Amino acid sequence: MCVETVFLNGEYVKRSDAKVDIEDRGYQFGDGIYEVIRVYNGEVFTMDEHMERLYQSAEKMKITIPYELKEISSIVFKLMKDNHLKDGIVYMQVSRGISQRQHHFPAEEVPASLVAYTKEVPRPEKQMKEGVTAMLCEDIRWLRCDIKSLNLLGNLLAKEEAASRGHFEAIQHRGETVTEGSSSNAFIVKDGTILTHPATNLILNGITRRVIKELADQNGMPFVEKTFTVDELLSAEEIFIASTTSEVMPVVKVDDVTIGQGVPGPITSKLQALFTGRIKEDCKVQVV
Ligand code: DCS
Repeated sequence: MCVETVFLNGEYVKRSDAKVDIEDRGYQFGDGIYEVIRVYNGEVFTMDEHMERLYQSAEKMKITIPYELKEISSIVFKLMKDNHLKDGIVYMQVSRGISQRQHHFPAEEVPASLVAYTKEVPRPEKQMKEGVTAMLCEDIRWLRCDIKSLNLLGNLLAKEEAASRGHFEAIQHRGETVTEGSSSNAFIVKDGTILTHPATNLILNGITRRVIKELADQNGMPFVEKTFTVDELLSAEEIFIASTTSEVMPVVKVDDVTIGQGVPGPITSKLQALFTGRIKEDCKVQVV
């Protein structure tokens, strides 16, 4: 049987031996941050961007990551190698560490806890080809959605409601303004232009979102970071969501409203092809 290796506070251990202290602030308060990094063909995709965001989230939360960037990179590579990861993710989280339960930060120097592990995840090819459905819901999250915090309760409630109704994603809105999905960024195509919420405190500035913007700019596809309303979403020519694991995912129906022709639209399909091209380039995937 394959024994999976995980990283826990300075040590590589078997998954079954990785035990977290009950007074870890990540466990008690969700007081920490995380990243989900995609691996294709045994190569890490957009590693630098994920690492940069990890350190930025830490800074915003006043957490000191007790490792240098190159140490974290070598942890990622060692886990991938030991676990023979070909297509999947590396999950990494940093919590404020272990201290007696109290809301304010520990007064004494407590080292942050770092946990990392790998998981095989295939590309969601069927869904990317056919599109998925979504539901709308009010965005009830806090006002620092730019931090990739472990505390995901608002996101979880939204996703659970979507899943229980058979939808792939919940697209959230604050009043009339669409913000983002529960675990993805949201985009519409209106008059041939791709629109997405600006990277403010109200959304997570997704790495996939950034790659999509770059690809659109490089290929002369109009792309604007501008808010759009629920009505604009429902009357959009195309809708797609994007994340590390969902890539460019067409949304063909929102609640009971069919979007466009009810199939992935041409701009979404073009972005998907460009995104796949980028993966092949960066991760040396064989072109078939
Ligand atoms: N918005 C939210 C709320 C997210 O949780 C995510 C990704 C994104 C946007 C898209 O960001 P990336 O393009 O950087 O992935 N959430 C990760 C997660 O929790 N699982 O997979 C991706």
